[in-house]
Amino acid sequence: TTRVFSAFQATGRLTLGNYLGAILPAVRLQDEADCVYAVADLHALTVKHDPAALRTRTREVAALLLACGLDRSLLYLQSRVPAHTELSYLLESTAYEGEMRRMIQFKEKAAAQKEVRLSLLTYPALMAADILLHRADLVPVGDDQRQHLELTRDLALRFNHLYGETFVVPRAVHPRFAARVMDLAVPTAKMSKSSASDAGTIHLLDPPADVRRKIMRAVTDSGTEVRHDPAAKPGISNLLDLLAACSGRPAEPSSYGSYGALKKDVAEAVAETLAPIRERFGLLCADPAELDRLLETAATEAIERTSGLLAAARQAIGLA
Ligand code: AQP
Repeated sequence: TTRVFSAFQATGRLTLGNYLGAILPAVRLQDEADCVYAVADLHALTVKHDPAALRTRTREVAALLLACGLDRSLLYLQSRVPAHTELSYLLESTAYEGEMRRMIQFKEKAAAQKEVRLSLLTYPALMAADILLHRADLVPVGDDQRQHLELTRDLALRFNHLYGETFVVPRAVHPRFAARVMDLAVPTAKMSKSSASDAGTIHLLDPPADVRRKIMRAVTDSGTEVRHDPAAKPGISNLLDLLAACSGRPAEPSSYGSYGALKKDVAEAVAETLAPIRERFGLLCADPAELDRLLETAATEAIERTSGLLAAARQAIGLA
């Protein structure tokens, strides 16, 4: 059977970008593959954080992933499975400093901070460990993770070449529509959990009125023609992509006589997509003890499932 793995950082509130780029494809893969998903709380330590907020956020992300439909997979908290950090060190010892520094996400995030944590630089090694630990064949991720996935493949191939066949070399799967959801207020930047402004970001738990307002106020260009052209019309193209992703079929730009009409349809489609998620999230929050139990069992299972691969990697690299 095909194995699937993906993880979601607990750095903030999950966005529509996270949902359409990775969560929805991950939900769909559950029908055809053996799926494992994690809340990446260790990855959330790569930037300035508040311990209490991280703890709350981690549980919220877990509940939200379940509410989105990731309830037929193994879903656990990354930090509860020490094999992630152990394998990460073996991969740091396989990777080169230069290739880590070349990562676009590192360059962008580092440029925006005065003090850059070392873990931000080594983040791709931990991400590679997450994936390789589960012998994943497929990794559903948004377009922004393309470069990290390439690095994961390079590290797996290098390790296998140097120390013998140990890892499965994984492949990224990107969604057909909306692999890169753009910020509604700045359509040339990707929508992001940690974006400074709220106006351009739709969070999965935003009340419907906020969702509609943000979409109706989305920045477009000065023309009037509705057409898919990301270079010339980034705002309109983003809205067309959102419509296609939420409705599951290509949008028809020519059927819109104005930007307003398009925005209205997008607002409806997004609100309809998010409504059942909000509802299920509410139900899950009503029983926090059940969530704890579920995560506890999942961590134990994840430890069992990954111990063989970790032992093989330790053996291959020469540890006693
Ligand atoms: N705008 C986006 N469009 C499509 N997919 C996206 N993803 C993120 N933003 C978009 C995908 O969501 C998954 C989880 O992302 P992550 O938690 O690993 O963090 P990220 O890629 O760094 O995304 P964010 O939201 O911008 O988080 P922060 O602000 O913490 O860096 C990934 O598969 C990602 O591709």
